[in-house]
Amino acid sequence: MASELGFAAVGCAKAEELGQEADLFDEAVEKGYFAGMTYLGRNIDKRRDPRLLLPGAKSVLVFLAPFGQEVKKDAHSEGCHDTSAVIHGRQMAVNLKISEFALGSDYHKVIKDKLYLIAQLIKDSYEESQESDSVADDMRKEPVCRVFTDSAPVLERAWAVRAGLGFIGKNNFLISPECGIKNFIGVIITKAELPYYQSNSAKSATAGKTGECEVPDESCVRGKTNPFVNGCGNCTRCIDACSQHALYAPFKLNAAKCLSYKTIESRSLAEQINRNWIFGCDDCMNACPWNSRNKQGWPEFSILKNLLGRTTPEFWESMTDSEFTEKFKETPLLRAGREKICASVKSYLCNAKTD
Ligand code: B12
Ligand code: SF4
Ligand code: SF4
Repeated sequence: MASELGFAAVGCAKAEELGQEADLFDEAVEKGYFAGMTYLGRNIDKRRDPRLLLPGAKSVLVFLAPFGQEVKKDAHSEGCHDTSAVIHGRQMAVNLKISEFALGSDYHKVIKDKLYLIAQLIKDSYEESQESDSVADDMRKEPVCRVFTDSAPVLERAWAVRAGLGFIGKNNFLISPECGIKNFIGVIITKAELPYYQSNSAKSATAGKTGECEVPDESCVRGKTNPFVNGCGNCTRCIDACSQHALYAPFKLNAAKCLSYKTIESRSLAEQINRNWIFGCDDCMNACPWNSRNKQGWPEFSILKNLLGRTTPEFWESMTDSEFTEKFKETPLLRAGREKICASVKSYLCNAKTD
């Protein structure tokens, strides 16, 4: 069913307490690398153990939903066009960029709608299997599945690794040796016990040092045969591509410096934006050679050309808040809001170099 619905991959992990994967999370909380996202510091126990989100949970199912619309090119070469603006008194060409994940419909809704269909299927067969059990009636009162995507204290990337879907890259992404890097993650936590992915070498998932694979080619099958083995090798393209030095070490991100945080999550309108990303940032994602394995993204995630085909600074500034909400209510842009997008545009135009 997952495949019929368009998911590029699905895997299953045993619902149990996370170990060292969650330690990186604790480190980020301690060092303050989550910046203003204080909600990340809450519910740490649930983040570590999915059985606290669904009592009696046995399995964590993980799904990959592709959003990349182009295999090698930056979506913006065709999406948001170069426009001109007055910068420091001179008419200049600008290309205000919106992250590829946000060019289409809101992925939370699109993915969850599909996951609910799968959850219903699991629920039906689970209840059928419990029919003869005397505790069946009690169990029926509680949910059999819970569905998540980016919406709850679930370490989705860590679960994707545990479910055998890939490895964590130095840019922090879950990378699938078979389906590349441009994939959203969706999760179903369920009481149903399903066959788990098993590996003995979980420890090497972020090791990186032992890897030989700099770019994926046919000779590189390490990631394929064992997704826990890190597929980065000596490559550092993502770290080199991060103009903000937010990726301060392999597998480590300081969100306070990250343009994705600054343009979407930060509530401050005074963030300094010195690159032309006005919502999210794809530099560390696009730099990765594993893009060559991306699957075609779902049509729901392709660019809403009538809305985002030509976005000048005036386009954002001339709209009222209610017009913005009406236009973008079913897109990820709603999270930042018009005022925040305008602040990012303004900051970029102030910081842009004229030479
Ligand atoms: C908060 C958040 C952010 C924050 C901060 C992210 C961070 N790393 O701190 C900000 C706003 C900056 C952000 C940015 C982006 N995000 Co975000 N974000 C989240 C969110 C809600 C929580 C992530 C989190 O807990 N981070 C804390 C760190 C420590 O955990 P982590 O990154 O999930 O995974 C680490 C550990 O689990 C550990 N780990 C995992 N497995 C293993 C295994 C072993 C053996 C070991 C030792 C360690 C280990 O290593 C990982 C890397 O440090 C998730 C959804 C979710 N609930 O998980 C989406 C999510 C991670 N984001 C996503 C996306 C798409 C993005 C952006 C690309 C959006 C954009 N274009 O602007 C950028 C990418 C930036 C980047 N390089 O990571 C996707 C990633 C999909 C993927 N294939 O990886 C997610 C999963 C949402 C989704 N459902 O699809 N994000
Ligand atoms: S999203 Fe952009 S700013 Fe954030 S870590 Fe990646 S390249 Fe750096
Ligand atoms: S760019 Fe290189 S180092 Fe970064 S995640 Fe991709 S393969 Fe790993």
